Amino acid sequence: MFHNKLKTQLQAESKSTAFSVFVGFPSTQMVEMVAYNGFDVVVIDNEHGMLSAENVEHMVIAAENAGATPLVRVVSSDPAHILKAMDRGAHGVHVPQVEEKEQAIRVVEAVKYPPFGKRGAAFSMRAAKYGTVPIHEYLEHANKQSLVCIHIESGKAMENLEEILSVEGIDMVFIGPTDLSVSLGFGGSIDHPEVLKSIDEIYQAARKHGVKVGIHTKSEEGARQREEWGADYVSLTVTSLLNEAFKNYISGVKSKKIEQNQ
Ligand code: 3PY
Ligand code: MG
Repeated sequence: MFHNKLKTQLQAESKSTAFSVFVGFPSTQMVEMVAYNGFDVVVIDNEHGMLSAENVEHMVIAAENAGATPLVRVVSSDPAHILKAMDRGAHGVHVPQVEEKEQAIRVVEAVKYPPFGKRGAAFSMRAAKYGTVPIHEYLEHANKQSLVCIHIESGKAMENLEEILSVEGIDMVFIGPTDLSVSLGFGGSIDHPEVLKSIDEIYQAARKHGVKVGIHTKSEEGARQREEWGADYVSLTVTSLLNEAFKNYISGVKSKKIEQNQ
């Protein structure tokens, strides 16, 4: 049964920030490259990505084999979406757009089996090794190892922040600066002072409630700043990394050519 390395890292005394990449393309190869390059976590992005259930399962397997923790960003907080991801063997879920306490409770219940939650049980699927492991052990293990990460990324969520973070069973709050900035009326300006103020508010509230803090960034510089700021977990999207690499490569090659021709 799976061991959730991210959960261990987050709970360790010697604090070290975990780093993840969101992958929304159906590519086990991309997942392996992310993991082999040293990222702790691969987020298999089923909210904005274009992935089938089969893609998700294959990408979870690829991440595990390559030594990274596979989390799935689900389509929504609907328990049916969460169940699908967990049954594929995801070590946890990123749940977008959590805005109310009751919704957060439903998320935790969807990830955890009774007595802590209401996750539907079937042992014939990948998470339970297709029924080859003792059922009681599996249930206990899955409840301990699974990770619940909820996104706070809207004005409404900010209004209910304290209530949401008081829900038992939330391991990590994840700040989605893009959605947050759009929802607050600053359309994508993730460094707008009002957006930064809300981000700091989320950080303080999470610390108060003993919840870990994750945040999305767009660059290496942004990731470094957020690590210094105290984030437990820092992510970025694979396209941000690739665009930067492509742009640097082609502009570097072209400017060399111009220099040589002068
Ligand atoms: C956001 O910035 O809104 C996110 O969800 C990051 O992926
Ligand atoms: Mg978002």
